[in-house]
Amino acid sequence: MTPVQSVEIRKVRLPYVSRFETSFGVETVKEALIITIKRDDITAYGECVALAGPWYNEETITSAEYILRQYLIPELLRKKFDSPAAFLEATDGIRGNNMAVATMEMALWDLMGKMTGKSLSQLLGGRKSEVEVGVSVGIHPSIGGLVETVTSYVHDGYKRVKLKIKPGYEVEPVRAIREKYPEILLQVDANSAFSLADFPTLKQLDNFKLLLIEQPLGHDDVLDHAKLQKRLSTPICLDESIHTPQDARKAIEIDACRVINIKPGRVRGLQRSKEIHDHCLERKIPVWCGGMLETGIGRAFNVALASLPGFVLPSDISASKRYFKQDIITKEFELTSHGTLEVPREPGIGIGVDKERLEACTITKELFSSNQFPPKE
Ligand code: OSB
Ligand code: MG
Repeated sequence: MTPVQSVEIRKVRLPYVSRFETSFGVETVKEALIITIKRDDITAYGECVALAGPWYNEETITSAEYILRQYLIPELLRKKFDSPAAFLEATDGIRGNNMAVATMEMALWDLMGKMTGKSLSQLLGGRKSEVEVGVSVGIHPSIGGLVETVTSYVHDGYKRVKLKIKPGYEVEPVRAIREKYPEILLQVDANSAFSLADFPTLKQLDNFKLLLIEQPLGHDDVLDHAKLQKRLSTPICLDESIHTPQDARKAIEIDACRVINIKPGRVRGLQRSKEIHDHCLERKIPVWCGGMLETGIGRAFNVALASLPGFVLPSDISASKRYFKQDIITKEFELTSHGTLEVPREPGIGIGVDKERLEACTITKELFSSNQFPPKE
């Protein structure tokens, strides 16, 4: 599959159409790394989903850029790899830094798809031609404003809504949305903002027919989630706590969660995402694909992943215009009339990158070519 001739790494910046507040902070602009791999006449892409600061997990775009330049790009340019799995194995010695590794691993899946003429969905074993999606709604300064925002998303056609919550902003927003939309699929995400001492508040959320409550407790605390799950009827879904297939297996074994959110960046890429998916399917644990407010490039990978059969809950993959005035892809993702996104069928990620638009969003870029990295022996 490789060698490849070059890897380009660029930092892009796209303002969001609206601010996105979570329990850990406010995002107003997407900053991402986009990598471009060239092999003969094929161009493959990858997107690093780390945020600008280490608030969701320990990585940042700057830390990921360092790992890419220092380790991943030289490794790729110096050696031959038959598959994304082979690259994953060769870089197994890099502890953590999953989002950095995933950037390259996923670009290699795009490359493999484009080399074999298969779509990512086909390569991964996807069965669906459309995926059910929802929208993740940030914390709002007022409940009235929140209701307005949710209403406009419902009018856009979203069938599932996720509300971000934090201590002091949980029962009231959920009650307000439930009152206005008694039947909508509704879930919440705390991004680790609570502790077991908040049990009485969290217990009240059992009254609102929520699909799930996502990562209420510590990012590194699976055990307390198990204690909490025993006392809640709403299923707990883990996000931040799951970095590997082993994490998923152990969390399920101790009943710390009844649902898992798979974000390919968080778990080192698509290979591991598929392993977690397969394990969950076997154990009848529903999964869905989480999002990191990606550009259209990252979104294309998520849509392909969500086409696997175990993704039975709507994913956090919204239409391009929910995030950006203009995306960096040639055909933006649009919501269908029944609240789904279509899975691209073309080879690899199956979408074109709008080169002019990409250039316009670029802050810095650098090219690494294989002749700078002769094979070591
Ligand atoms: O916890 O799911 C999360 C965005 C940034 C960091 C963490 C999360 C999120 C989202 C966004 O909820 C979902 C999306 O991309 O639409
Ligand atoms: Mg989450």
